[in-house]
Amino acid sequence: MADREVSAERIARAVRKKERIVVFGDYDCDGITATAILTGILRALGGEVIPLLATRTEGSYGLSEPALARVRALNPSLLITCDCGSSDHERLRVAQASGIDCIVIDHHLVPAEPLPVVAFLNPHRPECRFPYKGLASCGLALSIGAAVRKILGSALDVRPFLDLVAIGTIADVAPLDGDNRALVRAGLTVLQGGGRPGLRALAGVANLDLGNGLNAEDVAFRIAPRLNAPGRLGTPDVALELLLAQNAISASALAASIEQLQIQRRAIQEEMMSAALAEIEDGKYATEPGIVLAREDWHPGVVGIVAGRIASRLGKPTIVIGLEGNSGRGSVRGPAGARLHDALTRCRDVLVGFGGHQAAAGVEVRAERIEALRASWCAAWSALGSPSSSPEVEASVRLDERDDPAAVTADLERLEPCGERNRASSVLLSDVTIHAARALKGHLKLELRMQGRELSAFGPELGELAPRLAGKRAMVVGRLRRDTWRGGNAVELRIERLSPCV
Ligand SMILES: [Mn+2]
Repeated sequence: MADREVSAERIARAVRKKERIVVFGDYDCDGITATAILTGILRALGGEVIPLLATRTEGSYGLSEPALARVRALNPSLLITCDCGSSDHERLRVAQASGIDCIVIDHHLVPAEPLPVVAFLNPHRPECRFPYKGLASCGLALSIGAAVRKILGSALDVRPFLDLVAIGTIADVAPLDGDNRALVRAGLTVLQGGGRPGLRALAGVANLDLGNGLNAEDVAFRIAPRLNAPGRLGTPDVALELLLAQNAISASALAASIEQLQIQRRAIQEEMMSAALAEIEDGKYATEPGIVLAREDWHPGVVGIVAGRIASRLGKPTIVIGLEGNSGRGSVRGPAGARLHDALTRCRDVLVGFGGHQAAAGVEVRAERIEALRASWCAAWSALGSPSSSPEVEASVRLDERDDPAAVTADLERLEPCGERNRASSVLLSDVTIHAARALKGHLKLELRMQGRELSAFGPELGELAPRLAGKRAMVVGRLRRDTWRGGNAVELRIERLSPCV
């Protein structure tokens, strides 16, 4: 890996000489876990490390002006940025000029202009010969930590840090193939072992059983959102403190405050979601190919989640903007397959700026240009063609009535961890009897009868179908999962598609 040796040598020297090292990470899960990994490993090796994280309130992500000021106030001789830095030439130049050696660990787009730093770790550098390109920053951080350990001749076991690699990699939606698959698989085992007080406490407040078949989906939907919540609402520091907590007492206090922020984040999100849906439901978007929603005081840390939910619910590319006075910052999300960056390029005249990629992006726009953006956004999608609104649900396994669902689930578990580039398999029951059906808080609960066996099924937000289903036969596509509530061999089918056979 290009610059791996150079960076490890420089860090090892700093550890040996007890230089002050600042590890600076981005505010999302990948940045936080990478920071926790390097801080943890370098401290264990005897280094003097101060971890810092970017905050959204400082304006932009990465090493912004105010962030650099925080770094410089600590007077370090070495700065390591994690999951950011690739586009921070100016601030890195200032840092280097003021006597701080800088090392950038990142996996984002490699800039055309070389970075003014001691070392730049990024597998996407054209000259980097490291064969696997999918590592997230947390994976890179572990690799550097291991290289430093080797130079220092230490016997430190870095495997206990794999839980953090698993979380950062899954949360960053990095591909779960190649090296990442091995890292995440091993990391989930470490996570299940519950050795890290902070994650044990977090699992406690999230009602998550670490030991019982915890998988990548649980990390993506139960753990990562909680670690991201503090950064969305203010500063992410409490999430980092949690990951670095040394004992159960401080960990449980930190986990409790994270849970409060998570509840708060959810409430903000629900409020935004209902305001957004009310605006959509008045009908004006019915015939438009794209959606642009903007409101005063919509929270900048939550607009991305809301845009994502609207885009998938309505199948239309969506921009959700929080206005503050005359300036607006928004998130752009689309249904699967939407080429957001291409569409934004067509809107560039009405935007102050935009960034991101085809699957997720951000925009900056002035309040008086919102209407113009709406027109331009819809025109762009008329020109590009709307992305298909109903992503095909495909079953890769046909479940026979004679199959034992518990045995099939155990077989499918061998394919874990599933996620990006290794999608979990859906199973098809082409003609199954619905023995019982009921609605539960808007969701659908079914008891399916197979030959001599019952299989429970759960259909999120499908509750309204319940009265029409009991006693019928149906085609069901869904995902099998161990039912951790009922334990033992119990499994549950999470319904993705259901159509009654007439
Ligand atoms: Mn990342």
